[in-house]
Amino acid sequence: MKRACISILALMLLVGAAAIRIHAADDVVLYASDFTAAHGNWALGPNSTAANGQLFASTDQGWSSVNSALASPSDYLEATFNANAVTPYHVWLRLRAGNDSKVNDSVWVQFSDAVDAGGAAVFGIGTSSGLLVNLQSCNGCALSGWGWMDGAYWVARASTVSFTTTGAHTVRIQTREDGVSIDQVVISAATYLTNAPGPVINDATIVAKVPRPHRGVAHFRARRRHFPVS
Ligand SMILES: [Ca+2]
Repeated sequence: MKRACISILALMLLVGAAAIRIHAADDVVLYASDFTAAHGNWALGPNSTAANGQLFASTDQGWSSVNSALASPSDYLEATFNANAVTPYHVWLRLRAGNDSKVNDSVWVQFSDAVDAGGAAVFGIGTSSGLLVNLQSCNGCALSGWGWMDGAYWVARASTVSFTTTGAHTVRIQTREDGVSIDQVVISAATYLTNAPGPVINDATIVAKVPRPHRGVAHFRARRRHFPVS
């Protein structure tokens, strides 16, 4: 408990003006630095508005793969995470579009072993199936800075995925439209199963890596905290 408090306080100091959100132990929180495999047009770099001060950015070179994910992409990130079997998870990404442009605002998300509610494999690495995450939230909606998104406004789909085994899984994020940046992925079975961690534009939400303590501990309940700009 003491170590958790110290870690949360350290994160607060790091992110300054950001709104810190706490999550439950069943939620997965990945920062840019957790993506240990980066290929092609993706670069890890410092950014004062990003979680733990780092983001992965792709350079806008006018490249896209808008119709489908690629089975063998050149430009992608990968991270591993632990998740429980037969548990619905809602996948949220915090993205930022280069120049707040809709041609720089989307990725495909794939998994090593995700399944839908019926147990059928979905969004598999090595296939052309992917979860399309597009930051612009409607046709004509403005893009502005960071925002949380879980899909694309023109694609109807289930809001969750599950995994057939408990343990380690891999998430791959591949470019759909270059020029996009990413700093957080939240794969939530609890706190963000329904609602996003933050807004879709002008977001300053950092989801803490340290899970919420057990009930009865009053200090760090799952609620939004604001810290003044110094
Ligand atoms: Ca682009």
